[in-house]
Amino acid sequence: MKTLPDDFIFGGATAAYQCEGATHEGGKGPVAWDAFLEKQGRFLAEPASDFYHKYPIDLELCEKFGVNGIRLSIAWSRIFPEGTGEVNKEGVRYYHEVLSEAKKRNVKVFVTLHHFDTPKALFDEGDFLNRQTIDAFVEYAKFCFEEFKEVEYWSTFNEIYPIATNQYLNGTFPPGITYDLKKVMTCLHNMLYAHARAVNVFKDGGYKGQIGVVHSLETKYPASMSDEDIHAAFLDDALSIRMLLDGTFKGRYSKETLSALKEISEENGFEIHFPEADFVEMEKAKDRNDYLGINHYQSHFVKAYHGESRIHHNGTGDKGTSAYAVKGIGERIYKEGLPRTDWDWLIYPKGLYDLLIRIQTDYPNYKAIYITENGMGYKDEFVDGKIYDEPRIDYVKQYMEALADAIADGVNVKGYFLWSLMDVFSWSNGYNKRYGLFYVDFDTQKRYPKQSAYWYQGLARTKEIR
Ligand code: BGP
Repeated sequence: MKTLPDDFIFGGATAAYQCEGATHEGGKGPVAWDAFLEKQGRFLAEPASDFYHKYPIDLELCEKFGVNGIRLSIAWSRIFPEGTGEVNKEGVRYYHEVLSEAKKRNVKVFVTLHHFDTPKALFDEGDFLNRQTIDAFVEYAKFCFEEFKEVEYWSTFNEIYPIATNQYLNGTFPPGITYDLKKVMTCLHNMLYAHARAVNVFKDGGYKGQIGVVHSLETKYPASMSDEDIHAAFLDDALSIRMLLDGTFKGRYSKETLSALKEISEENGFEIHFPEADFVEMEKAKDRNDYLGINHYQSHFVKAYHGESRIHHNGTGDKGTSAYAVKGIGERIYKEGLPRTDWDWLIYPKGLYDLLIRIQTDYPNYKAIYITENGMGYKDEFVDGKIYDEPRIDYVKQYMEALADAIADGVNVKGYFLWSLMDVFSWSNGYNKRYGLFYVDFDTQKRYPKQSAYWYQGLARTKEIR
């Protein structure tokens, strides 16, 4: 039987817009999602899990079930309703209260500054394609470092790559733009640069605590050993993993990464240049990341593809409906015999092991790693107050084992945050894709521990993966 270290964090993850609800309460300013979801007409982020009011209950559940860490995000527009300028004191007070309640419950808090929710005023001006948003973000970050001195762990961004691709490649996030790889690359670079600036402000300011970034890293494998497929996997990996890790830990993009970006951009008919001055800032930050947060749910097998871009997002849980082929990169295919969730997410724990070993080898200045999200979206059934979610337990168990193997092989992983602590709103899937340890009845807002919560409690107590 495999085990995890004694001082390991067994956490649960959340994000402001997905759990708080209260989207128009407490002086909160609007975000692009409000109108986007309203127009789409499928679901809203209201009341979500009502964490805005129910946080004492959720933190009490953490303590009771041995969940000794929580990831949460500050909603930028609760602090600066317009993105910049006037501070909303009610928002500031709210997060102080949440942080103090967590302390009371002995739950370590990892705070993300930006989890997909740029204030609307800045979003409408181009979000991170507009360099002014970078300045605004750095100001907001600095305000938070000064104000929330009780925070021990900061993360600048949650998932730069999914932001860029969901906003400008598959269009599932506002502004809903599709197949614009130039915008994807610009957004990726600008956010990596914004991260570096925030890290440098934090370290130059001598603030106490740790700072890092949370990247979504989904391992890529070639669909076959043909040269063409190997190259397609290399291209997909370069844009989704290498560019992010190079930018974060090398302070500039390696020759291989740049050659892949060049090839992708040429195939898509554009040229890309990054300002040289940005790399000065990024190089200054590269050894200052105290940790890397990794969100990892799945891996991909990639095949050569020479057609036009064609993506279908399975946002309903109808298994087998997703399609993903991108011009100049490749096609992510189904691999016979490997299990998938109802949303077509491949269950492949080896992908996590391989990823961790690769980071240890290629980016040896990483210091520490936290798995900041991993978990399984599942259509939980509520039967007489009980939720038997064996498939989720099985999923987490397999990924925990892969993690334990990587730790045994020398990778410094210090904690794990299950996505999600309680059931929350899912950006492009709504409410039938549940991830929580605690089932939320969205009508009554009552919480019910799932079978997985009891399993996780045992794991946190014994550190034994059984
Ligand atoms: C990550 C996000 C989370 C969460 C999770 C599950 O990309 O950081 O916010 O949503 O994925 O994704 P989904 O809700 O699409 O199933």
